[in-house]
Amino acid sequence: MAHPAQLGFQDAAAPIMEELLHLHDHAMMVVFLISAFVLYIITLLLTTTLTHTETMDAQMVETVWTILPAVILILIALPSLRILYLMDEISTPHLTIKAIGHQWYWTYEYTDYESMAFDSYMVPTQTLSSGSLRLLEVDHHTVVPTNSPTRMLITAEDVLHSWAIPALGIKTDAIPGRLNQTMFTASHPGLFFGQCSEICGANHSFMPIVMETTNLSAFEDWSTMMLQS
Ligand SMILES: [Cu+2]
Repeated sequence: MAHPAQLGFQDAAAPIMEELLHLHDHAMMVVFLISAFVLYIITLLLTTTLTHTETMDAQMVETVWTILPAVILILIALPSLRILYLMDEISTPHLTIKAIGHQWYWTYEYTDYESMAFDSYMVPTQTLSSGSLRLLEVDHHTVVPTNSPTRMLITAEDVLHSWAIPALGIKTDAIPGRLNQTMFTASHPGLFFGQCSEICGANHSFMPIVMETTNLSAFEDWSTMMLQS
C-alpha cells in the first residue's frame, strides 16, 4: 500500500505493473535529460553575449532539431504501445471474478463456483480492530491465488464506479449495463488495497477494495469455507 509522503508508485505485485514501472522510469529519464539540456541552453542564452547575429538560416541544425524530438517521441511511444497491447491481452484465465460497484460497496461473484458471491463493505472507524487501516479495511477480502492468471469482470449496478488496485496495475471503469474485462496475475502473496476511482456519490471515498493473494491451497480452504457459509 501507499505510505505517507510517498513520491513514486507502489511496489509492483503483478508483471504488468512491473512493466509500467519500467516505462515510467524510462520516460522520466528522457524528461530529466531534456530538462537539463533546456536549462543549460537557457543559462547559456542569459550569460553569454550573442555571436552569429547576421545568421538568416541554418539548414543543418534545423533538420536535427526537428528530427531528433520526433525520434525521442517514438522511443517513448513504442514501449508504451507494447504495454497497452499486453494489458489488453486476455489469455485463458484460471479464475474469473466479477466485481459489481454499488453506492457504496462492492459485490464480488466468483463465477466459476455454483454460488459464491459476497458484499464487501468498508469497516467503519469505530469498529476497526487495532492495526487495521482506517478507510481502507473491508469486512470481506477478495481472495485470489498467486501465479494464476485471473480475469476481472467489472460492472456497476447504479452509477459509474471504477475498480482499481495500484499495486496490480489495474484501474477499470465499472459502468452500468456494460461488462469490462481485465486480467492480472498476482506474483506474490500479500494484501493489496485500492479505492473506487470514479466520483460516484456522497460515500465515494468509503468503498475501498482489499485483495488478498495467497497460495493455491489457502485459496482452496477459503473457497470451501465461503461455499459452506
Ligand atoms: Cu464508486
